[in-house]
Amino acid sequence: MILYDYVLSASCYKIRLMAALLGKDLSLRAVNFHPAREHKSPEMLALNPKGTLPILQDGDVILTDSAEILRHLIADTPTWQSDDDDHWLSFASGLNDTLGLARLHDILGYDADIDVVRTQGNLALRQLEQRLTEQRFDGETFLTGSQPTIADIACFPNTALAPDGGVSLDPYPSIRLWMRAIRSLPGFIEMPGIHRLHELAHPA
Ligand SMILES: N[C@@H](CCC(=O)N[C@@H](CS)C(=O)NCC(=O)O)C(=O)O
Repeated sequence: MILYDYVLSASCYKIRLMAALLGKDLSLRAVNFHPAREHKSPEMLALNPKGTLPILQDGDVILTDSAEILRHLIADTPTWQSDDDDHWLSFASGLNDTLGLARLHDILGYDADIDVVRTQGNLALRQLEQRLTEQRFDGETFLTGSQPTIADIACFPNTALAPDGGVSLDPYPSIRLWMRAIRSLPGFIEMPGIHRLHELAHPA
């Protein structure tokens, strides 16, 4: 499987992280998203006329949306699926349109009505916080239960990177606990701006 990838993209990281947690190999093809805008080149537009990343090529199959790609990766792994996947994948897309856009505005100079997207991002984070607080009261760590699913992996990157777009996570303690749980998962991989939870080793 080839992932057309940009290292700073939250949406590409979703795919790298999911594959790593599943132990699946991805062949990464680095796309010069910034500053060269290679994702808009004729070669890339032939693969994905929308001109977006990520793109996954698996044999003859080409997928151009992170939700579709996540579903494809876990198609034969029921433990990563949940009954609420549709809801949370759509919610994750909303996070990308708000928190993700605020981040692209701040770090790459994208045009955005920044106060509006930050406000909308905070509204989404409040919903996420409420859900995760309810889950904690029920003794559940993740969005759909005691084990992580694609719901968590889809929502995690843009949430964790929210401060890069000027949206603080300070008001959201349940979100911060949930992110720590994800950052501790076996097989977790990092991206710039998101590090794994480093445990201090006890002296022997
Ligand atoms: N719906 C897409 C959106 C992904 C997305 O927002 N990709 C950004 C990079 S993080 C992109 O390619 N934007 C095109 C551009 O900025 O020109 C998905 O989730 O796969």
